[in-house]
Amino acid sequence: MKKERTMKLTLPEEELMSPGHLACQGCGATMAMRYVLKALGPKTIVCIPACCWAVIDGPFPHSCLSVPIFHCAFEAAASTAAGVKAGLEITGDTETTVMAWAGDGGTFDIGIQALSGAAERNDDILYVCYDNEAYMNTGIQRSSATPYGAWTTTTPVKHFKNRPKKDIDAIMAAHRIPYLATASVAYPEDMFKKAKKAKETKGTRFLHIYAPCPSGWKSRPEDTVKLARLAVQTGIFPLYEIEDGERTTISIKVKERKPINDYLRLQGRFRHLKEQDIADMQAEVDRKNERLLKSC
Ligand SMILES: Cc1ncc(C[n+]2csc(CCOP(=O)(O)OP(=O)(O)O)c2C)c(N)n1
Ligand code: SF4
Ligand SMILES: [Mg+2]
Repeated sequence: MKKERTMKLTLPEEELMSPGHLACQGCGATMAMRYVLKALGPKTIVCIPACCWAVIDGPFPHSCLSVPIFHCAFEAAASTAAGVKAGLEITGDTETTVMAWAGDGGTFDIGIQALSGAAERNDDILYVCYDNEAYMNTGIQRSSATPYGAWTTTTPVKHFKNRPKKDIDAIMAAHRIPYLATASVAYPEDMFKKAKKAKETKGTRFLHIYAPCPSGWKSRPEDTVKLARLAVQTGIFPLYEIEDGERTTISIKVKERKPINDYLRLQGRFRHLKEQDIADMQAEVDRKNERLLKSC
């Protein structure tokens, strides 16, 4: 008799996100939500400001999430989440996790004031930034999360972005929040563990999730996971945790980093770069990784 092949699941089977969402093919942000909700469970409320995810979940009354969503103003994800949490506590509900879920534009730029305020007060919220490195929902404009060298519609090829990506993790760590982690859609088990740990920690928790965007990066939808993995393997987006703003632990150790060109060449947004530009970028990535290793 033929033996039936079974695969052991490493993540819980329960789905809090159903098919029928409105994202583009290969959207990394969509995978991120699915994995994080698996870790948080049904007692979760999600606060979403203006971003792709404000569209992805579907038009009211339809939603691809089976947890409540509060759509809020672009700049107010953290303060909205803090308000929802305070309201729940007044009703005696201390269990529900309140998660602000924002893009890089809504976090690095427009929502940073509300986020910094919540972090300084140590409001009891989980803040997740899914980082696709530009304002994608309005047509691929540069944000302060856009990396050096990238094309966007506001940084055209002749004037590609010539400033480095803002180090939001260092900014958040400087607030001495209890828990901060970077995560990637290419490492779901690692992301699940971090989201679970964040759920179980009190105070402000910050997850920074790398979420490739085929439409904005001019990459193939089927390369999303490959790109997210290469970002870690090249050291462009290292995976680590910082507790209380000072204890840094690298969660995915990369023995031998791959050259960043393996990652860049799969994306149209970097196609214009010259050899020297890539060499400069490689040197910056090397420096960043040395600094990270020293801080551990
Ligand atoms: C105050 C305000 N300014 C501008 C907009 C227009 N807007 C809506 S979504 C968006 C882009 C959001 O970018 P990001 O936060 O990176 O999320 P993504 O779209 O990339 O998922 C912008 C500029 C708005 N809704 N509100
Ligand atoms: S534009 Fe990018 S982030 Fe937005 S839904 Fe499409 S793939 Fe996802
Ligand atoms: Mg974005």
